[in-house]
Amino acid sequence: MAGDFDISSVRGLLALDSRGNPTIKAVVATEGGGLGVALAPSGASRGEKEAVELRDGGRKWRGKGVSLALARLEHVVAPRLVGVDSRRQSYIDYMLEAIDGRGNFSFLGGNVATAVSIAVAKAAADTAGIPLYTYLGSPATPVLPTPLMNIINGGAHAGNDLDIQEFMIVPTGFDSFTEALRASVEVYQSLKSILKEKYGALAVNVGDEGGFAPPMKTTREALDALINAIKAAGYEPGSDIALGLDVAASQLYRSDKGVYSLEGKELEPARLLDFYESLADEYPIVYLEDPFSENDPQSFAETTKALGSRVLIVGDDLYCTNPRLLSQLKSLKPTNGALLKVNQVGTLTRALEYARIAAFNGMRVIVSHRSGDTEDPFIADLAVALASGLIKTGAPARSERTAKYNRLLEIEYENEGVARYAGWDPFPARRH
Ligand code: 2PG
Ligand code: MG
Repeated sequence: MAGDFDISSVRGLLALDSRGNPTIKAVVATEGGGLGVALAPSGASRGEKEAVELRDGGRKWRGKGVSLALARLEHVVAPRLVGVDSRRQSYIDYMLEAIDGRGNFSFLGGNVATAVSIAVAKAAADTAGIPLYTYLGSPATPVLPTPLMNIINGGAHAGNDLDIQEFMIVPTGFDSFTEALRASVEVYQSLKSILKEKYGALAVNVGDEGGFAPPMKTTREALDALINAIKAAGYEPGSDIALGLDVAASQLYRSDKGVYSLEGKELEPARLLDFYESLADEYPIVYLEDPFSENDPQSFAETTKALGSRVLIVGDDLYCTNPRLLSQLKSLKPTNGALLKVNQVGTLTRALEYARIAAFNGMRVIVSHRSGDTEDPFIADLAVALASGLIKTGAPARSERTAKYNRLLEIEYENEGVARYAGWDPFPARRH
C-alpha cells in the first residue's frame, strides 16, 4: 500500500526566469495530497565548475529553450521517482546523479535536477504539514539572516562601466529582520534620489538584481554613493549599515597576462589585494566575495590572511557549491565564507553536504539567489533552516527578489518572540 509521503507524480513545466529566459518548473505530488513546486534559477557570471544547464540551442528561444530538459524530466526522471518516499531526499538526489552519469549534469541538466530536488523537499514538507524551514532544519530558535543587499549593479549584471559586479548594503545594527529591511529600503530609496539628482533620471534604471545601474566609472564613486545614501536616510555607516562587494573577479581576469582589468588599469594579484586593503581601510566593508579568479585560490588565501579578521572573504565561483571542490581547497584556508547556490551543484543533498563541510571548517555559509531568478522563495526557507545568518538576494525591488524578503518577513512574523535576527553575529568583527 502506498504511504502518504510516496511520490504520486512528477511533472515539468516551462516557465520564464527574471531575464525572460526559459527555465524549468518541477511539480511533485505525493499520495497524501502534498505538493511541491520549484523553479530553477540561472546565473550570468557562472563558475567554470558549475552543474551544466541543459539548453536546446538552435533558433527558438535564441538557443535557450528547455524542451530537451523537460523531456528528460518527464521520460527519464519521473518514472523513477513515482512510488519513492519523498522524505528520502538523499536517495532521490543520488538517483538523479546516477541517471545523469556524467558528474556534471550535462545529460540530465542541472536545471532539471535543481528544480526536481527542491520540489521533492517541498512536497515532503507539505505532506507533513510543516513549513519548509522546519522540515529542512528544525531550528528551535529560528535565526533570520542578515541580508547582503545589492543596490548598485555593475559587471555582467548591468550595462554600465562599473567593473565590480555588486555593491551591497548590510544592515547589521538592528534587532529584527523587519527593522533591518525597513532601514535598507529607506537607504535604497534615498540612493535613488541621490543618483537621480547627480546623474539624471537614466541613472535609476535597474540591473539584473534590482539595484541601480548608474553611469559610474569607479568603485569609490559607487561606495561613496552608498555612504551618502546611508547618511541621508538617517543611519550611521558602519554601525547601523555596513558595506559589501562581490567583485566576481573571474570576469576581470586576463589569463594571457595574469592580470586583472580594473578601472582602466591592469593589476597583478598583489596590487589588487592592496586595492582591497585600502578600500577596507576607507570604508566599513564587512563582506568581500570572489576577490580573485576562481583558478587562483592562493590569492584568496592571502586576502583572508590580510583581511579575514575584519572582513568575511567569500568564495562563490571558487567553490561552485561543490563539496568535493571545497574539501580539496579547504587546507589552503582560502576564505572564511562560502556562498551556497543549489543550482551550482544541482541537488539539495550536495548543497547541504557543502554547508556542513564549510561549517566544520569554520566558514560562514551565505545562501544565495542567482542573477536570473524566479518567484520561488525557496532560499529564504533554506537560509533559516541552515541558521546560516546570511542571505544574498538582491535589492528590495523586483518580485523575484522581494519574494524572498517577503517570505523572511512571514517567517519572522510566524515566530514572533522566538526568532532572532543575525545582525552582526556572522561577521568576524564589528565595524564602527
Ligand atoms: C553571484 C551571482 C548572484 P550570478 O555572482 O554571486 O548575485 O550572480 O547568478 O550571475 O552568478
Ligand atoms: Mg558571486
